[in-house]
Amino acid sequence: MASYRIAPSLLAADFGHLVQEVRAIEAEADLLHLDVMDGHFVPNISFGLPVIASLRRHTDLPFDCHLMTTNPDAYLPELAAAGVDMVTMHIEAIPDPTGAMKAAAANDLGFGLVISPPTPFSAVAPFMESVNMLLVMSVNPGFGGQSFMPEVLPKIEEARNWIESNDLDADIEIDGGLSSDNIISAKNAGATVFVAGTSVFGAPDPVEAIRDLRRMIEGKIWIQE
Ligand code: S6P
Ligand code: MG
Repeated sequence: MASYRIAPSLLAADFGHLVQEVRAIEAEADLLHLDVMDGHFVPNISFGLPVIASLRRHTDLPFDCHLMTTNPDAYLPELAAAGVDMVTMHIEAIPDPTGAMKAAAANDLGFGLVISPPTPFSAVAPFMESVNMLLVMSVNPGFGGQSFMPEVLPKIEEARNWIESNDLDADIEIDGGLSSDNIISAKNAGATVFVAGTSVFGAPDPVEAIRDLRRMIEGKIWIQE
């Protein structure tokens, strides 16, 4: 069976109790998804280096840092020093990511590219052999709590076919509006890493919410579509 990972998104956590929120889910989560927004690439500001560095002291979860910033390659050494494990950058922000990929590698950071809903897979296809992950956004970036856009699923299928036909091993991550209502469609399209913000941290029991998502991905819950 393919290896699937669930990445709760901190954006939906209670920022007044971040350590408790992360500790509550860390045994069930595979990654912690960190959305860095600069108020320029997207019309919102979230959190940055000091918050990430502080959290690093309280959890061993790998940090998956989604950079929604205009110059996503500007702070790679600082992100590495803050304890980030991998970064993902929007191709819309950095159309030629070649230098950024090298800089990420020099800083021991995993590297992924992101495509927003209007961006075709062809924008990242030339770089797929050099990335660890492709993140396909299933909402327009900027805000948590939006509705899942099923129209991005064919792009995931296209990326999965590309990865397999070129014998690559990049993960496909999906982010935005994921819940028990749509996670199976994302898995069936070819996603292997599932970001979930509101459906985890907004749930009455976030641990149980992750377990439910995992049971669905692993085919242990049958639901009527
Ligand atoms: C996009 C958004 C995502 C986050 C988000 C997902 O605007 O910021 O990149 O990862 O936390 O949250 P939700 O509530 O859609 O699962
Ligand atoms: Mg994100």
